[in-house]
Amino acid sequence: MERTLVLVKPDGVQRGLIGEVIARLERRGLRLVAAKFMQVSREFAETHYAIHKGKPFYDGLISYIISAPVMAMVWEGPNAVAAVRQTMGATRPTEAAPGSIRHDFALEVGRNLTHASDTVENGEKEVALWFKQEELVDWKREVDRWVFEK
Ligand code: D4T
Repeated sequence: MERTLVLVKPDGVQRGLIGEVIARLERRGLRLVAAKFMQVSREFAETHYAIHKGKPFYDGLISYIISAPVMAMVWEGPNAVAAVRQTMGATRPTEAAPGSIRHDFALEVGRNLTHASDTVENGEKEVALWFKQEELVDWKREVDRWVFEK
């Protein structure tokens, strides 16, 4: 089963949108695997966003992600990475599809509310970076067979 890391970033937390994000992922049919509310350290933020080091928006991105607590979660399901990216919408809110979270609640790329892993490989890496193995809950729902084909 594919897994992906989801963050409700500081703006989403401050704006009271944690529940909105969770509700949309639950309604989509995805299964929650892990969640923790936490303050990210600068060092940890630099590890998570290492790929963006040197880019013009890097410093702003680091100060944004450490500016207040985040809600970190792992969600799973068939095609979870693509499904969650679609539910979030394009990185730039003005390019996000109508009905997506970023379309419905955001205006600027530097305040785009959420993070979601962009590939299956990065999903695995990010889940391992943010969560210990014992924090990942292996469970089944009664409704799974009505949402997951296999
Ligand atoms: P995250 O990683 O936050 O889910 O965003 P995306 O996967 O959708 O987009 P990304 O990796 O290209 O960008 C990471 C992060 O940097 C911010 N950003 C990005 C920014 O502030 N200005 C920019 O020009 C870009 C491209 C937003 C998301």
